[in-house]
Amino acid sequence: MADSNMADRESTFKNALLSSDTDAAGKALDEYLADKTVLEFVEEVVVKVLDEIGDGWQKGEYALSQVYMSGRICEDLLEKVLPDKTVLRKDKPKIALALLNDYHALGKRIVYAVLRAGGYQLIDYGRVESEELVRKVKEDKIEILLISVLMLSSALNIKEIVKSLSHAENKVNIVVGGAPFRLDRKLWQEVRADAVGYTATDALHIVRTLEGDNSND
Ligand code: B12
Repeated sequence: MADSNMADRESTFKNALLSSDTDAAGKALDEYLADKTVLEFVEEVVVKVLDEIGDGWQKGEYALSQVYMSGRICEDLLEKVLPDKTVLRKDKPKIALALLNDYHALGKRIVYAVLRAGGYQLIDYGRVESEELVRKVKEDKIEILLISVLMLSSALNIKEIVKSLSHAENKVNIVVGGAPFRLDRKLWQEVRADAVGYTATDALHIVRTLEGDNSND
């Protein structure tokens, strides 16, 4: 796709979100899917456009209601097209995914769909607070824990979770992702996570690598 054409499609999609025009946003998605995949749409358009809308809100250019509606429209559109192939799923290693503290659910949903499409059975803890998360991970003897956050304050809580889980019976590999980690590339080390991913595809690659490591135990 030519660069100018791509930029046109992006701005059509962004304008549709900002004016809460679900039909126009759906049409832009359909046009995009004529020559690209759903994941390409997520990484090249959704994440970028929502980042811009978030920045615009911070600068006072857009209302919070526009941020809210943009997120909702993207969630609804992606719900219909995200992959969820019915395949025989592996339930080893034991994997769980959680959204920590905040209410930004879209990134977690995408990671969930991509891992399932990649053949993994995983537990979705939904939105949880730190204490509840630590308790569940210990009870379920989780080996790979994926944590999604969008607020910096939530990201900083991960350090305590890592500390608490270092006393678990089995080694828990903690993989983190979400906007604060995309913005500060050293933050994952500060919170002492084992790995960081910047896209949902990264999540799949990291789980595959960790699975290889675990099977050598
Ligand atoms: C939409 C949105 C909302 C919607 C959320 C709707 C919903 N159901 O999700 C609503 C309106 C509710 C909202 C509310 C708020 N928001 Co808001 N929001 C956003 C926005 C614009 C987009 C988020 C999004 O969906 N992006 C698209 C998804 C697909 O991207 P993603 O989550 O990053 O996920 C991708 C990758 O990161 C990765 N990934 C995600 N998780 C994981 C996990 C693992 C393990 C891996 C490997 C990968 C991975 O895969 C995904 C696909 O590629 C962001 C802007 C931004 N820069 O992110 C602000 C933003 C996150 N919000 C912000 C703020 C401040 C708020 C509010 C406090 C505003 C207020 N005053 O009320 C509230 C807080 C609510 C709360 N307590 O959670 C700030 C956070 C700033 C900070 N330093 O913490 C941001 C950054 C905006 C800004 N520029 O200031 N928000």
